[in-house]
Amino acid sequence: MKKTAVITGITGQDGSYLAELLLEQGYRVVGVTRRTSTQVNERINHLEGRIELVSADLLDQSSLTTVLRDAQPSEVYNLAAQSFVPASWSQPVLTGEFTALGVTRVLEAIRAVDPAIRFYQASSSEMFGKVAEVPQRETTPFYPRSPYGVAKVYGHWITVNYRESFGMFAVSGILFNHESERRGLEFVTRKISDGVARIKLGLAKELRLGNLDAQRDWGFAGDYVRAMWLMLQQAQPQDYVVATGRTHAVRDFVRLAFETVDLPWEPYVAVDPKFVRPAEVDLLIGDPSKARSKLGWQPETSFEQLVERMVRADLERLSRVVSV
Ligand code: NAP
Ligand code: F7E
Repeated sequence: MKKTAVITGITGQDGSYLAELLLEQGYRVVGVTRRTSTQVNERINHLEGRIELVSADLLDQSSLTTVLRDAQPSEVYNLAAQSFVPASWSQPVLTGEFTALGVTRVLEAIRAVDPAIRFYQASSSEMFGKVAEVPQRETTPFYPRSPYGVAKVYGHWITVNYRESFGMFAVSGILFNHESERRGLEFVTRKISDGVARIKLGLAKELRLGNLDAQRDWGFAGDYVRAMWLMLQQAQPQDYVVATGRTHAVRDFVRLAFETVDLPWEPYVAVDPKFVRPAEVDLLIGDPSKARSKLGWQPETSFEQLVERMVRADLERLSRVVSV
């Protein structure tokens, strides 16, 4: 019989890649969307007819319980969150409701419907924040630097707690930054790839950014959803760091992106204090040894391939717009 998986956050970057992977694996995929006045599910439109969409919200306990009761999944992937770090300073309470308490609501829905359902929580390297060790691994202490990071620490520990309190198969994947051509335009990598493509096509004259010195361990989202799935296929529920083990400054991403279109970056990039954060996470680099040895997971896309892929995708997309 087909396995059923429920994905919260299916309309997001990771939700779309995970849905594709689970369909390939033969799953019935049920995606949770929240009601909006316009339904623009651009990341999953190509999956229409192959996935089922149901309505629920992380703020609403009964909607989550109803979704699980109706879908009867064996796996739940909780990818939904307010995921943009700067927005967590302007909407700290809402971020806590979605990104922290929302996890408890999903866990409570599982407990009420079927405690045997396997649960994946989308935890984040932002929990390491002001890093206590380099590289960061599963045992590195947390020191979050934003309301988002704080909320994710809560989500992580409530997942661990439900595993230990109720014996649930609940795991926390501590994923480092992962990107793609489906990344939201407000995140720095996509902002750069989109900005570079616009400049190349004559649609923009400059790219305004914040801190160019911040270092991130960037991977490709399509590789990372495989690790999520693998975590739920193990005999024992455990937490894993998922990363490439390499770090680069924002400046490196900028330079490579401009190189892709044969332009120097310096004349086009301006630093705008508006994009500098009240507290920064300066350096992230993950140690994916445990994921490699226990899950057999490793990233397949290099940093250089990721940058090129994103710039080329934005060039192609914007060229179509220009030629209309
Ligand atoms: P994303 O593109 O921002 O997607 C977030 C998803 O959450 C969207 O589908 C969004 O729905 C949904 N959502 C937000 N609030 C909701 C609510 N109240 N009820 C129901 N759904 C809600 O994020 P992503 O990059 O795919 O990341 C997926 C998860 O991994 C997030 O939890 C993120 O915090 C975490 N994470 C991401 C990274 C990364 O580098 N991408 C790294 C570590 C952890 P709408 O479309 O309606 O807005
Ligand atoms: O920033 C710097 C910024 O917004 C990366 C989320 O998916 O990954 C993501 O969080 C770095 C930061 O991602 C701009 O200061 C410079 O140091 O792309 P970002 P993030 O904050 O690392 C983690 C793992 C998550 O869990 C989150 O959900 O880039 N930066 N100039 C800029 N950042 C933005 N957004 N815009 C700029 O203009």
